[in-house]
Amino acid sequence: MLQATPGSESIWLWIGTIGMTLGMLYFIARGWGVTDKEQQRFYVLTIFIPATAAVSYFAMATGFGLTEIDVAGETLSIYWARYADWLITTPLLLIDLALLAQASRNTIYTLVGLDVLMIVTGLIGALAQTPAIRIVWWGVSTALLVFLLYVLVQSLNEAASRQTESVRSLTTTLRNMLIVLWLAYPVVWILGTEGTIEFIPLYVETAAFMVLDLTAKVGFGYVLLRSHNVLDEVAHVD
Ligand code: RET
Repeated sequence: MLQATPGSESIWLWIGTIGMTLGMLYFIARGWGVTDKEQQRFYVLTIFIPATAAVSYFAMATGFGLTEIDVAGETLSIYWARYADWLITTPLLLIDLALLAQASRNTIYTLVGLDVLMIVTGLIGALAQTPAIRIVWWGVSTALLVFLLYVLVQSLNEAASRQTESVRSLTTTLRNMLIVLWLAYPVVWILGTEGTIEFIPLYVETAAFMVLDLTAKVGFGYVLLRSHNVLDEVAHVD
């Protein structure tokens, strides 16, 4: 695979690597003494989220996760390793939230299916060589995201209505965080180097994705895991 050398944006990739590693260590330390099997589920899922991202950020910072694509006579630096990270971690985030709300298996499969298609179509868009085709893939991926968020709101409302008040309120907080953060990704993509207008230069785009990734993974995980008493209630409803 064609590898390239990261430019000055690598500072953000190193910060991302360190942030994800610290997040992972923090979740491991928090979960160490947890013996309740149901609570452990949330820890297992939530620990693998920053762990996967730490690997991806390290790969990007060292140039492995970077390739160059020629688009209409211009060379774009594309960090493809992001998509490998997102392909694994975004389903884990959705499963975390769906388990909290005790959504049905079919809901989980639907959310994960839409999510995987969203990331794969985004990756194809990032690697496509014709500007118009890139935008079409972005449109497809964004439509999948909007549909995913719609299904998420509908199904969580329904599932959470069977939960206790505190589980419902934690579900709503996390759901709102997820909606706001996830909607920012297609915006950064289309305004950044991937969207070819390069309204946002690669240096700023890399910083923006790093802040979004840290908040959507470590911030989200922190809010979920800090509420032990609430996680207990999830386990004991039924
Ligand atoms: C892409 C491509 C352009 C269109 C859309 C995208 C959506 C990406 C999302 C990523 C979420 C990542 C998270 C990562 C870490 O925690 C792929 C940028 C819609 C929603 C939450």
